[in-house]
Amino acid sequence: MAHRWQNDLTPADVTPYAAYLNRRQLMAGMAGLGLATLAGTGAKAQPLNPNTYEEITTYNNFYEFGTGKGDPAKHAHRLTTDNWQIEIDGLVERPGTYGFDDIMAQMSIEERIYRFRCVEAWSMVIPWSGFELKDLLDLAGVKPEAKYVAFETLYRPEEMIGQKYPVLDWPYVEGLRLDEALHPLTLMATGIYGKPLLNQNGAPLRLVVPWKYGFKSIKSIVKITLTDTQPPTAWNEALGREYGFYSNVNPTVDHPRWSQATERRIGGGLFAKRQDTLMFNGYEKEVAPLYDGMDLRKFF
Ligand SMILES: Nc1nc2c(c(=O)[nH]1)N[C@H]1C(S)=C(S)[C@@H](COP(=O)(O)O)O[C@H]1N2
Ligand SMILES: [Mo]
Repeated sequence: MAHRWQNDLTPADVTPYAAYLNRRQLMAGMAGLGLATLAGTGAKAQPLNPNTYEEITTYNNFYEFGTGKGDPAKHAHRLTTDNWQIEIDGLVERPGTYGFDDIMAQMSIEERIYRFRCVEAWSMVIPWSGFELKDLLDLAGVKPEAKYVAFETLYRPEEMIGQKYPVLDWPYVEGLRLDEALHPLTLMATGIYGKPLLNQNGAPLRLVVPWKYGFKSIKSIVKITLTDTQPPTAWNEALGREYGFYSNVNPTVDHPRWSQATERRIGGGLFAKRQDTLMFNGYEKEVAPLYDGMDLRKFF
């Protein structure tokens, strides 16, 4: 796939999975010498190395498995993802049920190192693998009348134990404007560090929209619907005053209960300074034109 954007995080910034295991041993050794804090300082300049595999797969938000950061890693093994199907319907030429394996056979998988910024003001850098959402939508053929894309997560309370509690109005739903969905940065992720997604990260496939707050990146998708009206989204339905439809990372528009100007990089160490949050999470050059003329305070 040709992309029209320039990543400032290069493959050289990735900690290979094997090297990361060595680094952990190294850090354990340094801790023994009382030098561990050195590894957590000096992290103010961008770009940063991706987070470790362990951080990415044990510190999660996936309320279908509980609301604690460690709950998804604890409970997501119950989810069965074999013979996964994705229904694509609405304003498309070829509506129907698409098998995950069939989709994968038709996609070219690439690695994307993206910043990931949760609305709760923590962040990571994650080496995803996957394909552009546009390529999946092309399989189904978007009709000219379509203006939005709606997404839905699996609803299976027997396996997703958090769905037994009315924390959100299940199933989790999300949405994008069509031009956001077709943007070359918008990824359907199927892996991390070149390994298939673990359940806690949204196996077998989840959305990644790197310039928006993390909750837009809906996990374990079973349904995609092209619509001509703005679809409802789970967090907007739950707390509309706090979570808007757009949810673009914006350090100048605070959450009603906390500042969005800075963020805590997971794994930065006990003494790491918070770092400045970047407009559109550092993807301003690529995505700002999508919002030309829009009041980003109103459309938060
Ligand atoms: N279905 C579903 N998708 C979800 C969530 C969720 O609770 N359920 N949490 C969101 C939030 S708030 C964040 S920050 C990211 C976390 O992704 P990660 O655990 O892979 O880092 O997933 C998003 N996608
Ligand atoms: Mo989040």
